[in-house]
Amino acid sequence: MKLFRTLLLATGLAAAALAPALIPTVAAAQDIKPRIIRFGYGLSESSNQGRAVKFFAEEMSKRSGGKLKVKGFGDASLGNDIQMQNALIGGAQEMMVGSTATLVGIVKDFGVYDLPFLFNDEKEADAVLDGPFGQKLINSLNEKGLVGLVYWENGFRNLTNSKRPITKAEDLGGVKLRVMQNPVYIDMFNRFGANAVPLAFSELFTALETGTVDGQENPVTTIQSSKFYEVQKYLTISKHVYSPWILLASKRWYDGLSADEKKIVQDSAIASRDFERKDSREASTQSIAYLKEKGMQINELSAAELDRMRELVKPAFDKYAAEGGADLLKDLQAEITKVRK
Ligand code: KDG
Repeated sequence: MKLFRTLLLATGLAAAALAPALIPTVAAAQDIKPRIIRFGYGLSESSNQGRAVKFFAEEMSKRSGGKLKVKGFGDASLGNDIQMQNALIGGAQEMMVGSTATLVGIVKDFGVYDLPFLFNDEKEADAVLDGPFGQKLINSLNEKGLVGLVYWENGFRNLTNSKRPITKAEDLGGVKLRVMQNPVYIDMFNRFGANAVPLAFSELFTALETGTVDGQENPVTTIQSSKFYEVQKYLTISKHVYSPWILLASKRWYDGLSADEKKIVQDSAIASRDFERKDSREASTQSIAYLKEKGMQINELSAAELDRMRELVKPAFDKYAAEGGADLLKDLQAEITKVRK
């Protein structure tokens, strides 16, 4: 029976590559059990994050002959990033996507991605994240009960606020700025003179609407999909940090999968990564025009001001290095230098 399944599998796989219609036959020959997979995420279903979760679900269904059913739960309906990470560790939820910045409470090293002005463009970020450096950090999650699969793109972060246009760092003076629950962000914006307020993403819109905070920073795609233009007047293009998302699975759940099922999860994750990055970058090119149309007053920080801000936050790198991140930071900067060559 085993030899027959292997032969069927081998011929089926070859055939399926030629004729995807044969995938159900291949799936039939594989060791796949019917499973419902609860996949939580923080942004809306219509966001770039929601579209990529839908794509991932379709890939999982297609590759498993419909047996692996992914149910997406958006708008933090299963909890905020940190709550979902703990649900995965406890085995109460199977999968999620969220920010690497909120993982620092579990693996401190992920904070290295949050240092400002690290990457010049998405190409550099892809090369480092998909390379040995990115994989090393992903592997460090296993002992914590999480399986890191791939990095999706949240994107370059920009500033919004309701008080004034930000044309220089000093304009952030006294601005109550919401940041992710992450020491690197708190340190960075306090250095710019803002009053950094760490808060979960799921509480952000209300905090902006009620004036609990004056501003926040996120990629333009999130400012659009989360309708921040309804509660924020000014948008400043600063691209101050490249923010990754990470696709996670519960190790308790993942370890219970067959080799065939694990391969389907891995292959679907890689396909979803390529889809998500392409989709996010296309969406990002349209967001600024959309936000202008919605009445936001938009300015871009000058190259001279960005250089000044880089100088202002240099001590943040020293602090990160002094707090145990020196080797990791050196490795990351070496990877970036390699990519730039
Ligand atoms: O749950 C939403 C988060 O994954 C992500 O978008 C986080 O960028 C983020 C923020 O500002 O909290």
